[in-house]
Amino acid sequence: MLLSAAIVTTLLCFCSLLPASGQDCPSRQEIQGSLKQVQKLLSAHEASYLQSLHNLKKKINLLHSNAGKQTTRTTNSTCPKLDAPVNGRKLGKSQSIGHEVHFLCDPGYELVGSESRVCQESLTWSGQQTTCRDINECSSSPCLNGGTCVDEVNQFSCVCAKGWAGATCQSPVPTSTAAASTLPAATTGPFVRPSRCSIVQGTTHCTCEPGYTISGRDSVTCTDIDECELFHNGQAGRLCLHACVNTPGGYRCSCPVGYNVTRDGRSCKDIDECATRQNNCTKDQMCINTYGGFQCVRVECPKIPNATYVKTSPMRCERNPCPVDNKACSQTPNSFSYHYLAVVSNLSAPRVMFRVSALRPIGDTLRFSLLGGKQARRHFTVQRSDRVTGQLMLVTPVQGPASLEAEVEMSELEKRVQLGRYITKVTMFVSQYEF
Ligand SMILES: [Ca+2]
Ligand SMILES: [Ca+2]
Repeated sequence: MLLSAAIVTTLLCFCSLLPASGQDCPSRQEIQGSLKQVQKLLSAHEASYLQSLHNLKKKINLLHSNAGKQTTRTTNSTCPKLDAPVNGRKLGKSQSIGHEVHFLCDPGYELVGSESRVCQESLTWSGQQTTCRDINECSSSPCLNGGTCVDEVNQFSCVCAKGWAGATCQSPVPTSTAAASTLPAATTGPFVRPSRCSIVQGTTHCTCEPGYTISGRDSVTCTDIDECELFHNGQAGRLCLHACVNTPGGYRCSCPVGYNVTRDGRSCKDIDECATRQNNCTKDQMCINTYGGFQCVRVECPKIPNATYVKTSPMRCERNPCPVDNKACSQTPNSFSYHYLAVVSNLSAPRVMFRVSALRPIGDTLRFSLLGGKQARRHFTVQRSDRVTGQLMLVTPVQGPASLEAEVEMSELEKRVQLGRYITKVTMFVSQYEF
């Protein structure tokens, strides 16, 4: 349009200047023809300009729409999240275009699908879905001699055909008695188990069930551990306080007759036959529970010259009243009491075993003394513990099984004249064992 205006202005100036130059002005027809030509020129320019404008608008629109698409892509330019495969791992977290993630499988599994995947322009991942598949250790047919392979995670086990043993059923089981007798006893029976083997990086590793160990004779055969032998003289103490019994895959403690194994499985506890009616004592006998057994006792009153006794309780005899002026009778013991003690062998000494007291002492003096033979004097002594009490002391340990008797005499005196004598008979049952 600027160009067209310039042309028109030039034409008008040209005409206005003509008279001054003294030349003739063009005719009216000539001017009209010129104006028509200028008009044509202007129309052509206008058309060209409009076309350019149209093209320019188109370009601007295209740019605008492209700019819009670019913005949309920027806000949503990640691929969908990929999970790690079951029994495997995913390396790399970025989900942006152009980024890669990698996959690994746990030992014992093999990778199926793509090991690496890339987030593409189309916002999808390249390659195939990745999974981890359990490697079939049985595929190489590791079980020999007709054994059946059982595939497990990262390992296999063989179920051997009859007559074969070992991790891969490689060892023949001796069938004839002659052959079996030439092998150690522990190579057959429940004390031998097949090991479980796995192949890690081409090397076979075999393990045993608890209580078994790989035997030196065959690296793939598990042999029971003899815990009783292994810990026989252990510093931490013996496994069992009495006897240890080795079992396939373990051990147990056993106790002698009359004892049960304690709850902790190591020690032994006496069975109370008297409380559990596991005794054969008759009605007129008393059952005394002892460590490792029991005793049936019957208290019989002593037969002493010049005096007669009567039972006043199951454990006590008292002298019948003496005739007047019968001095021999009045010097015999007024009463006999009976007591039974159960103790374990080798009980530490000295220790108090029994106490005798006068409930209502008469007279001015109480005297306590030990009666009985050599055996009693070797193990016991009697001491006064207070004014009215004497105690029977064990002075040396007693090795069981044994039963010891001791008699404690308590005398009452008044001005050195004896008023009464009271005998307490103590019987001590010592067990064979120290528990
Ligand atoms: Ca064992
Ligand atoms: Ca008992």
